Parts: sequence; C-alpha cells; structure tokens
Amino acid sequence: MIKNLFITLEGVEGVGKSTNLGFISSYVRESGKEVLTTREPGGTAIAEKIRGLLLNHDEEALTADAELLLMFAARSQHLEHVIKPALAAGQWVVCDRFTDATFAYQGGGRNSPMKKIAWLENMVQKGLSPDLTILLDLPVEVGLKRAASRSEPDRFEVEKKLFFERVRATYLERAKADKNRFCMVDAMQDLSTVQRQIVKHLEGLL
Ligand code: Z5A
Repeated sequence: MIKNLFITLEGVEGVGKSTNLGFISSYVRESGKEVLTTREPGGTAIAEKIRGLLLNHDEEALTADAELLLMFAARSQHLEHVIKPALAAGQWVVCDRFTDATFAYQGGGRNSPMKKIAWLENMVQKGLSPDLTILLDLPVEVGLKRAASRSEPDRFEVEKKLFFERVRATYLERAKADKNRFCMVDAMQDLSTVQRQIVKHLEGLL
C-alpha cells in the first residue's frame, strides 16, 4: 500500500499550474484519498500576509535577501501549520509551487547563491521534501502570453523575459538532476493531452 504523498506543481508563469492543481486533486480524491490543496507563498493566514509583501509593489524595494528569507518564513508557517499536520493525518497534499520555485526564481532569476538556498531549505524543511514534482514546461513567451490576460502584473510578473528564461533553465536543470522525484510534462500540448500525461504518472502511484 502506498502512503499518502506530497505532490508539488512547478513551472514558469502561465504554464497551467492552477488549472492542473484542481484536476490532480479531483483525480486523487476520486480514487478514495483525502486531499488537501494549497499554494506557496501562502497557505496559512500569516503566510498569505507574507505573500502580499512578496507580490505587491511597494515604494521600498525588497532586497534579494529579504525576498529569499520571506519565502522561507512563509514556508515555515505553511509546513508547520498545514502541510505536516495534513500528511500526519494521512491526507495527500497537492501544492502549487514549493522550494523548487525558490531555487528557480531566487536562485536562477535573482542570482541568490544556490548554497544559501540549500542551507535555508535544510533549516526550514529538516529533510521533508515533495514525493513527486510535476514540472509543466513551455517556452517562456508562451507562458507569459497565456498569463497576460490577467489584471495588474505583480512584483514578479514585471520582470523581463531573460529573468524567466533563467527561471526555466534552473527548473530544467533540477528536473534533469532528480529524475526520481520530477516528472516533466510538455505544457505546449492541449490541456486534455497534458492531463492525460499527468494521469499516467499518477496512475503509477495510485
Ligand atoms: N515565487 C518565488 O519567487 N519563489 C518561491 O519560492 C515561490 C513563488 C513559492 C506567485 O506565484 C509568484 O511567487 C510567482 C513566483 C513567485 N511569480 N511569478 N511569476 P503564483 O503561482 O501564484 O503565480 P504564477 O506563477 O504567476 O501562476 P500563474 O500565472 O497563475 O500561472 P499558472 O497557474 O501556471 O497558469 P494557469 O492560471 O493555470 O493558466 C494560465 C492560462 O493558460 C489560463 O487561461 C489557462 O486556461 C490556460 N492554459 C492552461 N493550460 C493550458 C494548455 N495546456 N493549453 C492552452 N492554455 C492553457
């Protein structure tokens, strides 16, 4: 019998994480499991306040270190108050972004040292990491176009294409280095094909 799993969804913006989060949760739930869906940064009252600090524009610029520390401050709240209790209660947890996003955005995008991120990861997560990470991948310009129809761009969405290219490259490197945990799905395909491929990965687990 497989234990309950911690599944994360990753990718540059507009790849379809939110769209597929609901799909994955429903699929796992229909197989008789209890599922908690959540997101980062956020997932608790305090972590959602931190999300506001991270995403909203402010007159005072956020330093790269402050951004990185706030990501892990929100993650600590989320892990202790939501993710760990849910896993301990036997629920499956499906999360829109997690620490791979910190390596990709703060490491790849902002050039914060990967060693520093890995140190914070150990400090905050104490060995807990996702069992499965679904990386939805597509060319940056396609993702940006898909996401463009929405309202005011946040602090990350105003970044230039090159920033997102570094984010994507870091995701791809991480997926290549950890094939046991990552499964990569080509998000250029139509939604039903993307979801058929996700189901293939989940079927193996369920
Ligand atoms: N961030 C960070 O820097 N460090 C961290 O550690 C963490 C996060 C955890 C908030 O993320 C920001 O925080 C994020 C990184 C940073 N900023 N950026 N950029 P977020 O997850 O809340 O926001 P997001 O990345 O901007 O997600 P998004 O733009 O909402 O994209 P999405 O959820 O991947 O896409 P979607 O909303 O599901 O789909 C976009 C559109 O495409 C929509 O109209 C869909 O109907 C359509 N779609 C989806 N799939 C398809 C396919 N296959 N074909 C055609 N159309 C499709």
